[in-house]
Amino acid sequence: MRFSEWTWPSLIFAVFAQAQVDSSVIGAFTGEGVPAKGAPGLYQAEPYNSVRLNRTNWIAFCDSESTGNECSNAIDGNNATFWATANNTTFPHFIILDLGSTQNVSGVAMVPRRDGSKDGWILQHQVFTSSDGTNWGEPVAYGMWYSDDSEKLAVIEPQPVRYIRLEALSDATDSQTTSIADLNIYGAASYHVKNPSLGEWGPTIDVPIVPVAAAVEPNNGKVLVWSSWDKDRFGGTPGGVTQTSIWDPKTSNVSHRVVTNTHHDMFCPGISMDSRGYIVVTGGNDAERTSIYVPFNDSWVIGADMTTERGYQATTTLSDGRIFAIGGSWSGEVSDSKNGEIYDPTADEWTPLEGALVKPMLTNDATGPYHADNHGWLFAWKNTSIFQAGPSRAMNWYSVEGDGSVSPAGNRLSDSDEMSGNAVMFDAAAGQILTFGGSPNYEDSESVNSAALITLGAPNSSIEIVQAGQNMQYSRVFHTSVVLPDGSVFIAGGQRHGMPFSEDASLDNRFIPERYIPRDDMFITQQPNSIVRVYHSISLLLPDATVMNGGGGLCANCSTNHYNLQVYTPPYLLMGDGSRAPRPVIKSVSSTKVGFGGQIGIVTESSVDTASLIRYGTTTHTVNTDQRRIPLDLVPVDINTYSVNIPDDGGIALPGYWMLFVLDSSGVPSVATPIQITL
Ligand SMILES: *[C@@H]1O[C@H](CO)[C@@H](O)[C@H](O)[C@H]1NC(C)=O
Ligand SMILES: *[C@@H]1O[C@H](CO)[C@@H](O)[C@H](O)[C@H]1NC(C)=O
Ligand SMILES: *[C@@H]1O[C@H](CO)[C@@H](O)[C@H](O)[C@H]1NC(C)=O
Ligand SMILES: *[C@@H]1O[C@H](CO)[C@@H](O)[C@H](O)[C@H]1NC(C)=O
Ligand SMILES: *[C@@H]1O[C@H](CO)[C@@H](O)[C@H](O)[C@H]1NC(C)=O
Ligand SMILES: *[C@@H]1O[C@H](CO)[C@@H](O)[C@H](O)[C@H]1NC(C)=O
Ligand SMILES: *[C@@H]1O[C@H](CO)[C@@H](O)[C@H](O)[C@H]1NC(C)=O
Ligand SMILES: *[C@@H]1O[C@H](CO)[C@@H](O)[C@H](O)[C@H]1NC(C)=O
Ligand SMILES: *[C@@H]1O[C@H](CO)[C@@H](O)[C@H](O)[C@H]1NC(C)=O
Ligand SMILES: *[C@@H]1O[C@H](CO)[C@@H](O)[C@H](O)[C@H]1NC(C)=O
Ligand SMILES: [Cu+2]
Repeated sequence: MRFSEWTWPSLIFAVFAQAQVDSSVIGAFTGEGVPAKGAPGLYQAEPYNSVRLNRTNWIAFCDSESTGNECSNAIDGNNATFWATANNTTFPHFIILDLGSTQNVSGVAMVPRRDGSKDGWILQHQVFTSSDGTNWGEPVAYGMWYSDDSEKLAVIEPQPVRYIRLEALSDATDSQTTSIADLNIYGAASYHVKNPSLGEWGPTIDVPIVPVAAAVEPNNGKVLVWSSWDKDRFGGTPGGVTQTSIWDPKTSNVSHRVVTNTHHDMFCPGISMDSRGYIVVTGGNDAERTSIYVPFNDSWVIGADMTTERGYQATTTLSDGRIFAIGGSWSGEVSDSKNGEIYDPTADEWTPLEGALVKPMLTNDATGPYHADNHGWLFAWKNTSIFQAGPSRAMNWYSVEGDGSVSPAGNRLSDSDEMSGNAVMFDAAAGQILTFGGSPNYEDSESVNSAALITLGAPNSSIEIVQAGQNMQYSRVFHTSVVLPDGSVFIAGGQRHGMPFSEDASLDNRFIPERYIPRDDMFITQQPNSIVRVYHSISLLLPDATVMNGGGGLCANCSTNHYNLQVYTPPYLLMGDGSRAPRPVIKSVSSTKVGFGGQIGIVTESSVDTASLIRYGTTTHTVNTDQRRIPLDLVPVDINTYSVNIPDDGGIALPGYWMLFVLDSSGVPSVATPIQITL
């Protein structure tokens, strides 16, 4: 039922909130720079620079109510009373709030009923906003809340609105009812005026866990995320358990699953997608374990244990389909000799590579090897070689032949060590890698804005390296990045001074993203967002050419847990007026499987200009060794019919799943078609 269909006299369930002493109003705006904060008992980051609005003059409308559990109970400031829908109604249930005036709404806080019953606890939900109570548009937030009685948040990009509608789509006991003990709305001091030429942020996707690790499923574009044994904490350990969630961008469904069958707490792991599209997760809290997610049947299977215990190691899939792992003193023994090992997915077997020494890639971290061998920037390259571009200032070539070996590749210009910085192979055909940001130490360390462009030649040969543009506009650490179909690199979040689990304003959390444009060798700024994304945040490119940016936290009773993801739509998908640009469409491809050096025929709906392949990404802790991009030459064959050649070298065209995009003459990309490059 639309709000406009209600008439004032028939608003049976419309209620004016009682005048009240509202203890949850936490104060007046104190201006820019107020960090997100957790209310007592609310172990998650509240909307940035926001306060809970005074509810005195609100009006609430509910779709139904039961006697004794009236709609008004949802906004009476009393957690002991609650609104409940009538028993004989069905989903969707909703509550609409009229705030009485336009506010820069930045979020919704919902306390579930606390009378011992779970009936009506909202799990699946959607949040809509409106300036007139009639036009609601697309949801500004949606997803699933964890099933417990703690306060739940839906944080949104601040926007001036007067009406909010919270819609419930499912409940904890499948009672088909909805109940709310208390509902608050956050207002921000300011909002970011839309500017389509810089891209757009939103919607927010609420997930029931703090998403610290993620992968895009190659067969269906769903996003798999996970935390640790608990939704918001790690360590202290039962072990053996991982909380996961899957978001389906196509249906907006978010689900929750606790994975126990692989006996693996997959916090702080290495992640690599293998040639079959399976997601191989190694080490972390259960430091020798391997768990493999098979997206094709949505199941987790046990892999062989690694030969060395590791956490915060890096792994990468090689040109021959095997997976190389190195480093990882965060778990197991702390040592300067967590040398390489290699996994053969076909044999399900790990083999140590004692000659692939970790020592040459250690940073000079203040904590010693514990953090010095973490989060390597590994790039699989020709002839099963691996180029290690950082985070150590020293770069190296690794070989997996025989017992393995390592040879130096020089220093990254005059850079410092750049722990928790980023490195992206944005043009694999040309061997080009962009590196940017990071800090000399893992903790309590000032970040850099240094950016370098590396060009790889033959394995073991010297590389070319130059500064990229004028470096980033902002120094950052704990930022995340993705390569876009047009070859530019989108960079989000991070902070000036790196401090795990802190979002204090003095650390200068970065809200302004940047994009590196290779053609112009320039970093340009993009539309700012309002959710802090620092330590433990993630970004991945989605098959619809938007970016998912999310997570941060996982620090138990702290105020920096972010139970959400946010979509960034790059400017290439937007018209000047903010509407969606018409997109080219891939009607068909001659084959979705192709070998090295093979050819693919592409039929499009209209003429297109360029094409690219981007490998499906996996990520945690600023590392994504799976993503890389290959620009493709489109050879016209017929009207709207083209062919492309896949590079013949598996070191460039790594085996596994790639997103095939075509772009029109304005640079607007299609939705991707998945292509498997086979061994
Ligand atoms: C909320 O607004 C009412 C009416 O304007 C006012 O009387 C009350 O003091 C306000 N409450 C707080 C906590 O500011
Ligand atoms: C509604 O359902 C609840 C439990 O689900 C039950 O306790 C209550 O009696 C029902 N009310 C009516 C009017 O049927
Ligand atoms: C629910 O049941 C009550 C009592 O039978 C009835 O009066 C009411 O109309 C029903 N409500 C709906 C929404 O069906
Ligand atoms: C209601 O519960 C929330 C979340 O646990 C808490 O922050 C708030 O103080 C409680 N409100 C009252 C009036 O006790
Ligand atoms: C909303 O934000 C704008 C600036 O972005 C500010 O001028 C305005 O006062 C804010 N509105 C409220 C009600 O705080
Ligand atoms: C959402 O996904 C879960 C897990 O795959 C599934 O069980 C559930 O039925 C889905 N819900 C909807 C509404 O599709
Ligand atoms: C899913 O597929 C994998 C790989 O083929 C297989 O090992 C596993 O048993 C399958 N799981 C289920 C539940 O079918
Ligand atoms: C590297 O790979 C190329 C192409 O597969 C091959 O021709 C060449 O012999 C290899 N070189 C070495 C040193 O293995
Ligand atoms: C690189 O050097 C190592 C160590 O000397 C050697 O084992 C390996 O074969 C070389 N790789 C290539 C592709 O030439
Ligand atoms: C964290 O909060 C939970 C729930 O409020 C409480 O049970 C637990 O003791 C707290 N843990 C710590 C370490 O403070
Ligand atoms: Cu961590």
